[in-house]
Amino acid sequence: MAKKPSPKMGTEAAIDKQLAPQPENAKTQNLAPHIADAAGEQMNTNTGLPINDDQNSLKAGDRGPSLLEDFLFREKMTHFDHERIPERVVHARGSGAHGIFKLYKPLAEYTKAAFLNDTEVETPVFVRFSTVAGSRGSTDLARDVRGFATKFYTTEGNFDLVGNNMPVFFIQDAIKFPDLIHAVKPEPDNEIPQAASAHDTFWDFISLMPESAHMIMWAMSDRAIPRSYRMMEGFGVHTFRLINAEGKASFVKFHWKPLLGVHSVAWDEAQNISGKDPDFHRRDLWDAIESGNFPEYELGLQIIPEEDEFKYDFDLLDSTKLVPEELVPVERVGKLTLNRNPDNFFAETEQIAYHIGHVVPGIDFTNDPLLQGRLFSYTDTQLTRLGGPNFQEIPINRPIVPVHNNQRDGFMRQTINRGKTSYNPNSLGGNDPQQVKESAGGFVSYRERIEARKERLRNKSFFDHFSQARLFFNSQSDPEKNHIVDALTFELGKVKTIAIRERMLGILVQIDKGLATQVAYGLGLHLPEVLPTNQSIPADGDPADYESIQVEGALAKSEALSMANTVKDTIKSRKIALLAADGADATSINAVKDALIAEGATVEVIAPRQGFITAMDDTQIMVDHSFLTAASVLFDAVYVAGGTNAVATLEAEANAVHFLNEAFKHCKPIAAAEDAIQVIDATYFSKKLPPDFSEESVLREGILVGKPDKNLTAMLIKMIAQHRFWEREKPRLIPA
Ligand code: HDE
Repeated sequence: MAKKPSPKMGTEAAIDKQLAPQPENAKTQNLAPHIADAAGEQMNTNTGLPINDDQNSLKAGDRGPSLLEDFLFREKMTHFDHERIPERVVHARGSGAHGIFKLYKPLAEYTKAAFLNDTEVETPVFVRFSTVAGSRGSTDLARDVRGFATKFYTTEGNFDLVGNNMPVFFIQDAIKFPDLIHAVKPEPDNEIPQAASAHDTFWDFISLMPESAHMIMWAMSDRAIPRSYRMMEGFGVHTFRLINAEGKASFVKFHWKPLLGVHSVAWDEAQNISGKDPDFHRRDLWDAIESGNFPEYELGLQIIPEEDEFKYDFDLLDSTKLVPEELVPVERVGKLTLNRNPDNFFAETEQIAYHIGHVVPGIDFTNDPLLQGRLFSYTDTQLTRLGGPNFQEIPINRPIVPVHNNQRDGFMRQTINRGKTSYNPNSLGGNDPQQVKESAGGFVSYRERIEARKERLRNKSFFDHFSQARLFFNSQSDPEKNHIVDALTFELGKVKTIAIRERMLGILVQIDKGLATQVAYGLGLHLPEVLPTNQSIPADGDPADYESIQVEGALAKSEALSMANTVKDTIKSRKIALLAADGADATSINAVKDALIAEGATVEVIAPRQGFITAMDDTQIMVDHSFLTAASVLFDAVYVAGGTNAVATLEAEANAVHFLNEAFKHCKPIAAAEDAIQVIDATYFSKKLPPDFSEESVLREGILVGKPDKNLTAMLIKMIAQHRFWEREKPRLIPA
């Protein structure tokens, strides 16, 4: 194995490496031979020739034309000309991280997968988070589904769990995927809008596809604008199979549960962040890992015995349905920790190739028609994206076990296969590589009995399009419901074709009349009298045969579906803005700062200008940002420091007052030292201060003014852990 490059002390690279220790595991060892570090090295060409002049091309005379002979120039420019590869057709915008997965308890009862049986093993993983619709350079904060793809480098080969942050999908059958994506991508004539579903073609398609109703509720909810990749759930979406050593199968739904809880931003905030810091989620993930705040998620399983396949009022093979946690609890079986940033974005995050078909013995598929189609698409797409069939040899894609088979040649082949035989059976090579018996770990597909006619049909059990959409809506808290109304009104308000808006109202009515009425009001339309008929039917289909069915007695509410019920007991890795100016009270600043940092939060001082501020006691406090480079939307909470002169400056500083107003509008916790009350008085929300600063009113309103002592910091910590004070929006007095 190649020696691990050791950066020279004192170089920037060395400092980086000291900040981010590299955890050792089978995958880091597997990547090591491919890592290059130029620290302290000489420059040479791709053939190893030392380069003397990288500044001037070879010319005929010092003012003459460049010479074709200049192979140094040609090599450099040719490589540059070919640096780009096609972006992913979906999920183009993404960010990745390395980590490990550790199991809590062996799952032999359900699966023989080695990494789900050994609690001692730390399985290396690479996770890539993504948005779906936007291109590679688009904003992280688009209203969109988020991808949550995990590659487990197990001792039995790679297992890819290629999921999303929503547990259902828009369509039931993979054959509709190109239509869905064509509809949501920028419109083909003018390539507008980028990374947004708020346009005619998307809603045209959705309004004609009643099966998308449930997913639309999720996509219009705050789940589509996460606060952080570290604060969102992940779902395998489809029902998969686990198989144990006796060959017994169970159905399974995969979940990722973030230990920091599930949190989102406000829509207006998301739009602002898209301008102020379009890399917000990428930066957040990177910074969290660099600072040792490793993102953590628990792997959850909903296990359904095979005998229960037909027990539910929805079909387990229908990806527009979830299995409510009330019916099948999620068992947490292990923990994923993301603990290392990639060394190189392109080599790792861009070139990683996930495929839902990368499974290990003990994990298998079901006949979900969406899953089945995906099994084709993922390898197929890599052939174009990564330029040929050898993409599995790219370091980030290689398994940690050696690969031996008879696949050969093709563009960019890396492996030098010895021997004469590349076929099986063979006698010249001793019939190697050998097939593996099932008992020794060879993969055998689940022996499902199938007796059927070839048909382009969907079972009637897939036809209840609205019950779970309603379940989702009913399970939301009032602020969450309001956000769905607002999101739909916004999105449909951007649709130019009135008939599409009306048809969507016809879909919404079938989910919830109150919801539809509010959206109709916002659009200035009436609810339609005639409901739209399902038009996603075959040419010879009779619409009557494709009517949505309504199941009786469907579950009315599920607590797990509302983010209001998520974890709210930590401020770990939250970002708090501390507003200050010359003359600030250093003692109280330090006390508040230290208390928040002790709880794992980050505090950044924001002042009228960068550099240092001189505090009341003449000490110097370092400024992290001026109001020009910071914005409230990039923080979770704000604290205004005291000190007579500082307060007078901040009160007169329009940017400081705006900062507070915006934080209020986005329902964030706001606190101030008691002598900074005049800064709060300068805001438009000063009239809405809580009647008193008792714990009850503070935790209701999210605003606190008080002596900067232990009580204040203790309360501020509780406020930040609450995340947002959505109740503030109730009177609908907050300007958009
Ligand atoms: Fe994907 N999807 N998808 N998808 N998907 C891709 O594969 C596809 C679906 C998901 O970070 C592509 O390598 C079809 C559901 C993620 O690299 C492509 C269908 C879910 C990622 C593709 C679906 C996903 C992809 C594009 C309908 C959640 C990003 C680039 C049958 C369970 C992975 C690539 C990464 C990427 C096809 C539906 C998740 C074209 C045909 C449902 C997280 O192969």
